[in-house]
Amino acid sequence: MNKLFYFLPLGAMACTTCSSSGKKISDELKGQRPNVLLIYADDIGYGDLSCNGTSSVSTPNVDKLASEGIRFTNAHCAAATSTPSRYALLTGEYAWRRKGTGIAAGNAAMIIKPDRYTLADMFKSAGYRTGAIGKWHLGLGAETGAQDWNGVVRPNPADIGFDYSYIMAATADRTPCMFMENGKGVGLDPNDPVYVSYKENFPGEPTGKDNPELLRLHPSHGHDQAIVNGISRIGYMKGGEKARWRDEDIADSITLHAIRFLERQQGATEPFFLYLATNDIHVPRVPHERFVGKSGLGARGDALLSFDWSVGQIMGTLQRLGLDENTIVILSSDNGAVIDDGYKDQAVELLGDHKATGVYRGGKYSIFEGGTRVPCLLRWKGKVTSGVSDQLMSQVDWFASFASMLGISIPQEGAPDSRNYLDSWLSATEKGRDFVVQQNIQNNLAITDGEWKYIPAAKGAAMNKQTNTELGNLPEKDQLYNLKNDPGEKNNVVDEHPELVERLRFELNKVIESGVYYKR
Ligand code: NG6
Ligand code: CA
Repeated sequence: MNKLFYFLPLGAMACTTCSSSGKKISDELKGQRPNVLLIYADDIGYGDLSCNGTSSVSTPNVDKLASEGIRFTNAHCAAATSTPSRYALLTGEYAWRRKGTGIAAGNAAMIIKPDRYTLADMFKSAGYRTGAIGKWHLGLGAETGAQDWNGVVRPNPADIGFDYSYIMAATADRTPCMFMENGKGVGLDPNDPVYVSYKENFPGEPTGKDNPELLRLHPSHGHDQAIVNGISRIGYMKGGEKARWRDEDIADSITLHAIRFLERQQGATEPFFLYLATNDIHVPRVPHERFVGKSGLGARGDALLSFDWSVGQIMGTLQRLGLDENTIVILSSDNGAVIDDGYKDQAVELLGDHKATGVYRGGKYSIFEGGTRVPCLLRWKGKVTSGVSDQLMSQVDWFASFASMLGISIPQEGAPDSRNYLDSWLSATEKGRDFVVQQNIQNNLAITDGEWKYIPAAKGAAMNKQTNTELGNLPEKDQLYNLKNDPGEKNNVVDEHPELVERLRFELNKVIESGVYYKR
C-alpha cells in the first residue's frame, strides 16, 4: 500500500455535505451567541434511555429532548471513567497525555491547573456567564490531602473559568460528603469543623468495615470506610455534621441550584454556559423516596427516573424563562454503564433483560464500545433540524466546535486534541470525525475509523471481576472488529486484514506521537 495514503484519514477524502441551501449551518449561524447548557450524566449507558431503544425503563423527558434535536448513535466520551472524560471535555486534551488524570480521590489536588485554557475560559472570553453545578471529580486545592475543607479551597472551578460553582468535590461515594459553593463547604458549622483523610481513620469514627451493623446500604466491594447517612464511602471524614448531604436530596439540590443559575439569567445581557453534571446514576444509588421502587429495576433504574426528572425540571425552566429557543442543550454521559459498582443495591438482581450498554460489549472501565459509546443528544430549538446522526463523534471536540461558533481562536497551547466539528454537531446530515480514540481504565487505547475498530495488544486484566465488566485488554494479540457487521465486538478479524491493521496502527500512532502518551 502506498505510504502516502496513510497520511489521509479516510474521512478527509470524502467531501462534507452541505445543507439544502448549499450553505453550511455554521455559516448560517455566524455571529450568534446562544446559551449552552451541557447536561453531563454519570455512568448512564447507551442502552439506558428509552430514546435509544430500551423498553425496560422510561425516560420521557430525555426522549422529548431527543425528538426535538439530534440523537447521536456513535458519540464517544474520551475515556471509560469519569475523571479522564471530564478532563478531556474541559481541556480539549486527551487525558492519557497527562499523568494524574485517572479516577481522582476525594482529596486530590485540582487536576486542571489554573494556567490551563479551559472550555469555561473559552466561553468567558466570548463574554459568557459560566457555571459548574453537580459532580466535579477533578480535584480541588493546590495539594493533595492538604486542603482545609473549612475555608475557601483554592484553586477551585473559579480558577479555571467558572464564575459560579456548586459542586460535589468528587463523587457521592467519596468523602467529603458535602456540597461546595464557590470553593466553600455549604452549611458548615464553624463549631463543628470537617476533616478528611484518605490515609487513616479518625479515632472513634465508625467505618463500614468495622461497623457493618450501622449500615443501611452495604458495599459489595470497596466503599467500607467513613459512614455517612448509614452508607459507607471511600475515604474517611469527621465532623461537619450539618453540612453532610442526605443522599436522597442530591438530585434535588443539584437541580435546584441549576434552576437558580438559570433564573439569574433573566435580564442578563450576556449568554450563559452551564456545565450541569448530575450525580445520577453513580453509586451509591439512593434516589429520592418519590422514585423508590418506581422503575422495577431497583435503585439503578430508580436513579434513571430521578435523572429524567431533573432533565424535565431543567427543560421546563428554560421554557418558563423564555430561554428555550436561544439555548443549545446537550445531554451526554461521562462513561458507559456499570451494574454493580460497589454497593449491594439490587441492581444486578433486578436487572432482568435490560441491556444498559445496548448491543455494545463491555461497559464502564472498558475499551470495548460499552465503555465510551454513550448517549448523546443536542437540541437547538428553531435552529437545528431534528434527526438521528450515526456519525462518529467525540466529546473532546465540543471545545473547538464551540470556539469556532463564537469566533474565538484558541491559544496555541490550548485544546490540542479538540477539532472543529460544529457542522456535524448541528446537522445530522454532516459527516463526523474520521476517527475517535478510546481510552480504558488502564489507559490502553483503541482507534475507531469508520466501521473498523482496532485495539492494539496491551497489558491489563481481561475482566474487572468486581463489576463483572470485560475490559477488552488482550496482552498477546491485537484486536480488530467490524462495528458495522459486528457491533458487539465478538469476532476478532485481525488475522484477516493485515493491511488495514497496519493503517489503523499507523493512524493511532500518529495521534499518540503528536503529544505525550502517559501509560498507566
Ligand atoms: C472506583 C470505585 C467505583 C467508582 C469509580 C469511579 C471502588 C471499588 N470502586 O474505584 O465505585 O467510584 O471508582 O467512578 O472503589 S467514576 O464514574 O467517577 O469514574
Ligand atoms: Ca462516571
